[in-house]
Amino acid sequence: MKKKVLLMGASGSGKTSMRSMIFSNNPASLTSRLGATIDVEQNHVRFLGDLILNLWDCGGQDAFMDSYLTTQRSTIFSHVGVMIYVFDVEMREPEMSKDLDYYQECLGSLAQFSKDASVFLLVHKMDLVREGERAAILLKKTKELEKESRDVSVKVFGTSIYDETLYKAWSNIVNTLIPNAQNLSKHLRKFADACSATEVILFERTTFLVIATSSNPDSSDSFPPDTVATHALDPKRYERTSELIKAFKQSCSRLREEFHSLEMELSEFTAVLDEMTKNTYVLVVVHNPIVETAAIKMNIRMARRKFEELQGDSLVS
Ligand SMILES: Nc1nc2c(ncn2[C@@H]2O[C@H](COP(=O)(O)OP(=O)(O)OP(=O)(O)O)[C@@H](O)[C@H]2O)c(=O)[nH]1
Ligand SMILES: [Mg+2]
Repeated sequence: MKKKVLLMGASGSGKTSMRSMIFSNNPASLTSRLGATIDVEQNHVRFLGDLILNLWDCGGQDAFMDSYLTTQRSTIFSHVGVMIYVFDVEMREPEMSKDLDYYQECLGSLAQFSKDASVFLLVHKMDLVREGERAAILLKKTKELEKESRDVSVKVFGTSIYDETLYKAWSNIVNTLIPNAQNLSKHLRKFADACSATEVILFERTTFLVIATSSNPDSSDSFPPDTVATHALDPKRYERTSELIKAFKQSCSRLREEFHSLEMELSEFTAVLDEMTKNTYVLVVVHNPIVETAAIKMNIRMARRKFEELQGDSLVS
């Protein structure tokens, strides 16, 4: 099953940088060496085994944009599952107005050729905004962009390649492409109960993006009920884990070691990160001190077959 993902936005806004970090596991420090993308760089990324993300990284220089919107219009905008439009938070007038014109033309083209596509907007390079001002600037930009999008519903994220925000945005984006992700969450909740775990999280193997968690999405704060009082969970824990594990995997590969699994036994909690299926890793966090690490590992081993099946189901349906 193939899903087309359009990555668009002005030249220099950071499209190729984020693609190379998420899908090629390159560190942020190397992105400054990237040259401007010429025309469209297309690549296929295998995600969760059978799902293939067909990424179209569209170079953002004016001449290319003009051509996408005229001669290449039907090629670019047909069969799109998701369009991600990247805005540089530092962009000022008159470039900003021009960029918004291009953005609206892209929306028009999508309406014509892929009317069911979802649209995500990234207000990128947020690291360049002073920390105390980030929330306010993001809110202002979000309102502005929602207004520019008129009746198209969009989801806006503030992102930076230098922190976990990039993982949060991309986990949300790929989640819309995984059919039946809720079913995986339901079974993760059962698995968490079986392990007496505070929380269980499923990550995609190569990107380490979050596929599903055991937290109940209906409880708005997403904390498991009995953990709120005793162990306050960090709201950024998912994307922070993605970021940290990716950095750890990079360190392993620098030492020519392969990353397999991770166990941590701390005074407050035990965490086990291990392969769940061929394409996923699972992180089990247990605060209950009487639960042995070996028991968690055995549970993971015993759940493997079920999750292979579920994942297979969720991709064919
Ligand atoms: N400060 C900061 N710089 C970033 C961030 N993301 C990317 N950059 C830098 O922005 C520059 C341009 O990035 P690219 O990814 O090549 O931009 P692009 O959108 O692919 O540009 P085109 O291919 O010409 O359309 C690089 O020097 C990156 O290091 C970010 O989050 N923060
Ligand atoms: Mg590029």
